[in-house]
Amino acid sequence: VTGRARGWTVAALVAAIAVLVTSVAWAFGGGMVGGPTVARHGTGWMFTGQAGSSAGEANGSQTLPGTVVDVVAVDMGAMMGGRAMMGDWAGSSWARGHMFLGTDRTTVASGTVTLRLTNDGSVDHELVVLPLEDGQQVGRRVVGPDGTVDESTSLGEASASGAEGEGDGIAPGATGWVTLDLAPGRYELVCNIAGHYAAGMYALLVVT
Ligand SMILES: [Cu+2]
Repeated sequence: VTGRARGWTVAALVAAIAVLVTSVAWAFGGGMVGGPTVARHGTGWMFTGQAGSSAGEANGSQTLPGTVVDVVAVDMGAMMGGRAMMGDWAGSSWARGHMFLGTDRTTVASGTVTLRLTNDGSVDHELVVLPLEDGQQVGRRVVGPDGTVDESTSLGEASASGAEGEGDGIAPGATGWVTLDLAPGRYELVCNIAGHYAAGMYALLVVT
């Protein structure tokens, strides 16, 4: 390889990395106009923007009880250019491995806590609150043949569009919430729609 050829190879590599970085930045920033900004945080994802700005403030006229923890659900359908893409991406193994829940904090004081899920994805999502046992890590639950994890220990869930509590799933663009009295401990927030936990939809919440 001549020196000149090597130079071109390096230039091409640098250009490729630049494109990759730009596209990732787009996916987490500009790709979701008005939506939250998501960043890798420890073993999960954390968003740093306004959760309600893209959700239509379904509960904007209400005062939610307690400390509000904002959670955002994101999947590759939304990240790849909007809800119109879901047909192409939702069923692919690549998309299945690229869904996540982001939280606006990892710790919250015990007592009355409202968990508010904003669905910035392309398919329905939900939020189920499961206690973690000592030493149990998030993302390690056994996924059954039906694609879900055992939620028999659930303390509550947000799965209704524009409403509190249980429903048929929070639709893309909608917000749902659940208010709980949480004792100190470690909790795992999960989306237990078939396949979503395995795809990465879980987040740690520590109650102090
Ligand atoms: Cu989900």
